Amino acid sequence: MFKDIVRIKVIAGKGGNGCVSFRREKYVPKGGPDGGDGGKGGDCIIVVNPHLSTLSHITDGQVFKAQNGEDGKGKKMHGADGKDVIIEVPKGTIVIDAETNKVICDTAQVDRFVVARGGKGGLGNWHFRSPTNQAPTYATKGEPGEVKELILDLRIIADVGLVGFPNVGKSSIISKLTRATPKIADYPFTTKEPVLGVIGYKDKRIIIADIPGIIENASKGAGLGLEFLKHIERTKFLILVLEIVNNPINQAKILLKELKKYNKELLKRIRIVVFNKIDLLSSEEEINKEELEKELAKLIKPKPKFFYVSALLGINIDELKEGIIEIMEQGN
Ligand SMILES: Nc1nc2c(ncn2[C@@H]2O[C@H](COP(=O)(O)OP(=O)(O)OP(=O)(O)O)[C@@H](O)[C@H]2O)c(=O)[nH]1
Ligand SMILES: [Mg+2]
Repeated sequence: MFKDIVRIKVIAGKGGNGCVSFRREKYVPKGGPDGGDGGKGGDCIIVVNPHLSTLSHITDGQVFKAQNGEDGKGKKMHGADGKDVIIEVPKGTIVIDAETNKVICDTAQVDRFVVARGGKGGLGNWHFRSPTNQAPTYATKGEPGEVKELILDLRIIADVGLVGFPNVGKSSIISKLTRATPKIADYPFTTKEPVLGVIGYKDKRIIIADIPGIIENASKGAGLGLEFLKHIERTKFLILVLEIVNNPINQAKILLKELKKYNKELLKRIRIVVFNKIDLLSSEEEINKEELEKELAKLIKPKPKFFYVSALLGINIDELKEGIIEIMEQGN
C-alpha cells in the first residue's frame, strides 16, 4: 500500500557509565585510579535513499532504537560507542516533531540529519584524579539519549505536475511523455498514488508527477484530492489537463478554484494547458480554439501555452514535450 505519512518513535542510545576502578598490580600496593569513560550512545539518523519513492517500508508506530554506549572499564578502557540507527526515507520527506509540530528537517535540502542524539558517555574516575585527590572513588553516569516522536511526511519533488479531473488522461499523457507505466483505465481515480516519470534531454532530467485526479471540493478533502495536492506544492510548474469534449472552460474554473483554496501560489505556476482527447472531436471545426484560449487566458496569468493532444493516438505529444523542455530551460 502506498504510504506518504507515518509516525515513528526514535530512541537514541544512552551513554555508557564512567567506571570506578583502581590499578591492581603485583607488588604495587596502592594503584592509582584507572576507571575508563563510557562510550557515547548511538544517534538516530534520517538518511535519503534515492531509490525509495514512498514510505511504505516503514510501519506506523515503528520504533527505531540506537544502541547504548558501553560502560567504561578498568585499565582506562573506554567503553565502545553505541551503533547509530539509520532511518531511510525518499527524498522530499519532511521530518516533523510530533509534540511541537515543528519541522526538524526537510530532506529536499539535506540528505542526512541526526534526529535524536545519543547521550554522552560518563567520565571514569581516572578523569578525576588531581593533586588533592589521588584516589577519587566516583565516576559520572552516561547521559540519556534523546527520545522523540516524529512524523515523516513525504512531499514528492517533481519539476512538473499534471493537474486535472479524474479520467481526463493524465496517466496516459505521462506514459507517452516518459517511460513511466502508470495504470490507465476508463474510470475515475485509477491513479491512487503519485507516479513519477522522467523526460531526459541533453544531460538533464525533468521529473513529471502524475497525481490522482482533483475534483470539486478536493481542497476540503473530497475525492483523493487533498492528501495529494501537497505533492504538487513543490513543483516548478504545473500543466492543467482538460478534456476537450467535456466543457473544458468549466473544468478549468473548478480546478483553479480548488488550487486557489489550497494554496493560491499554485495558480501562478500553471504554464501549460493541455486539451486532451482531440481524437474524439468529429472535426477540428467543432471547437473554436481562439475563443477557448481567450477565455483561459482570462483565468490564468501569465498566459499559458496551449497544446491540443491525443494521448491515446500520440498526437502532438512531441510538441508538448518540446514545450515542457522550453519552459524548464527558461526557468534555469
Ligand atoms: N479517446 C481518447 N481516450 C483517451 C485519451 N487519453 C486517455 N484516454 C482514455 O481515458 C481514460 C482515462 O485515462 P487515464 O490516463 O487513466 O486518465 P487519468 O486522468 O490518469 O485518470 P485518473 O487517474 O482516474 O485521474 C482511459 O480509458 C484512456 O484510455 C485520448 O487522447 N483519447
Ligand atoms: Mg491516472
